[in-house]
Amino acid sequence: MNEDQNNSHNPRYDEEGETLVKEKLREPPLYKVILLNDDFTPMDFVVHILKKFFQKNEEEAQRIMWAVHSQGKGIAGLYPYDVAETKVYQVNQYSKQKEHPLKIVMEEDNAC
Ligand code: TYC
Repeated sequence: MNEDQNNSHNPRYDEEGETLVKEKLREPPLYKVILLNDDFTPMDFVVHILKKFFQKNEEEAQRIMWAVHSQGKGIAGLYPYDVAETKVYQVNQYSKQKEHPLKIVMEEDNAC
């Protein structure tokens, strides 16, 4: 039996050390989609973005926009990798098209 097979924290094999009996299933990691503050993007546009791309209602969108405005950054949403990547791409494209310098990035959520 090798090191991997003998790992009692992750018991992947039965007594014969051959058959896979238990694979620890993990949820896929989530990614924070983060809005960054700047001095030029209009507040109304940021609220619009939060409603259009992140399904926030007016009240929640206003709250997030003000948090980003006063603290420098804030979380627009938490998504699996592909969804987060698409949101970042779409918002950056849309902001460019509307000629606003709004920046949005993603980072892995290390909470769990
Ligand atoms: N700071 C901007 C202003 O005063 C508003 C703003 C809020 C811009 C949030 C970007 O992610 C942002 N017009």
